[in-house]
Amino acid sequence: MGILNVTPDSFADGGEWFAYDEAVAHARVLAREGADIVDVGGESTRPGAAPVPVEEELGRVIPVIEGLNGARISIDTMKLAVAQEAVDAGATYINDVTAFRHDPEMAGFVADRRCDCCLMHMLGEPRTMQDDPRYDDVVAEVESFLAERAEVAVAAGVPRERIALDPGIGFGKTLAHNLALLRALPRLARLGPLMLGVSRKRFLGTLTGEEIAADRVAASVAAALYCYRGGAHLLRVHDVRPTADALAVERALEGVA
Ligand code: HH2
Repeated sequence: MGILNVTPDSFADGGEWFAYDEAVAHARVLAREGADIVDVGGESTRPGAAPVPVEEELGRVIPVIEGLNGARISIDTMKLAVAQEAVDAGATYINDVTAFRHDPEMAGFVADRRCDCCLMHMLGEPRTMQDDPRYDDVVAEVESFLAERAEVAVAAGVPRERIALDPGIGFGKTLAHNLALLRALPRLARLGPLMLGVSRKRFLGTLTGEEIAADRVAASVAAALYCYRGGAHLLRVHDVRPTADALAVERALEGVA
């Protein structure tokens, strides 16, 4: 899954693809480089980010989705109104970082429109989530949250095979929490298909000393490979080509490609 942030303020690429032409061109590059799905987002969820009004979010993402006919599109939103218009415009995948908690009717909508979806764990909300997050047992708590949210989706009529689960790396988590979750991927994968978003994230900067998000490509690829080996089904990445190249080598060495 290639990331297309149509925002002025995303942590890794804010403003880069904010203009319509650049956004559409970048999405085509992501698809050409090997992304099966392009994840279009119009609201940053980086730590400290402020919510974006629905009309503003619609104005950012809908023209871009309409301009991408042909590509498989995911909409990264927590708002039902945005998901509805995005699906009308051609999106078939709903990536909701609140796991249908922000807009509970999202579950029925995803079922009715036969979309695929990703349900992610987040502690708190983006504005405050990195203010001293605490867990007794981060792996057990994220695991039971994801299991519960999957049941909510299934109860609303979403077929289980259409649901990916995501531990939400960096969403209300310290470095130790992120590492514990990544080490526990084989355990979490027993819940169902996993999506992982580690690309260019802060914890990689902490581990490597790379302060600038765009300088975290090598670290991101290393983390993506670790996720793949841990059982991740979908990798949400900014740098499709380096990730696809690394996966091609990994799979050849494993004898699966
Ligand atoms: N991370 C971000 C946004 N959406 N969705 C899922 N399922 N998993 C993630 O880990 C995830 C996500 C944050 O990354 P990015 O889109 O690059 O930045 P921003 O939220 O600042 O736009």
